[in-house]
Amino acid sequence: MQPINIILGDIVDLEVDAIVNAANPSLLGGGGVDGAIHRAAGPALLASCRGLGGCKTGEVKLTPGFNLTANYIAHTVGPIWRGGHAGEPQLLRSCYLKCLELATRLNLSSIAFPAISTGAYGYPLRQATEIALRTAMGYVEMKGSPEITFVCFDEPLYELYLNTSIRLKQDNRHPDA
Ligand code: AR6
Repeated sequence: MQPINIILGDIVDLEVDAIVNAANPSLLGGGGVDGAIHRAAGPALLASCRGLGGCKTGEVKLTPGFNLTANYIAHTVGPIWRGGHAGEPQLLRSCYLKCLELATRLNLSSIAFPAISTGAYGYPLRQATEIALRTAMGYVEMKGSPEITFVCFDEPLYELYLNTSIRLKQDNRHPDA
């Protein structure tokens, strides 16, 4: 079974088969991780995104990585946090799951995720982290791959990912606790 890695860093620097972009439905760029990915991949990325016809929340669209080390970029659109009763958890889970399913279909061995929806889209960090890790752990347990890396952009997020991962592993070992 492939490991799940948690690292502190910038997703554009990762040497993996695919990185995931936390995009918006236009797929035409923005701030945060989306802006960083477009800057690092170069202008050919925007040209390629123009031909994709946008992307719905919870879905994924694929482009090449252009100037990135990663071969592919999986552009997904996370939910905007509206209080938690507008299907946000299901939509966020769907982002992670559809990216992982795409990786399996393309036979990719590694994929890296940012913390989708937790910046401009305002998803509460603890809840988003739990969804990201639970979805990834469940998928790898079922399929055995790909190798998943969660890229945390700052120290508090990194610690939250590490602590949540330890807690979820303990819960799995003691399901009745
Ligand atoms: N590497 C890894 N993580 C990063 C990086 C980076 N280079 N830069 C930021 N983050 P956000 P969202 C983290 O706002 O909430 C855009 O304008 C950041 O610290 O990028 O899904 C899009 O076009 C945070 O933890 O994405 C959309 O309009 C996480 O990435 C909107 O923002 C996500 O923050 C999407 O909002």
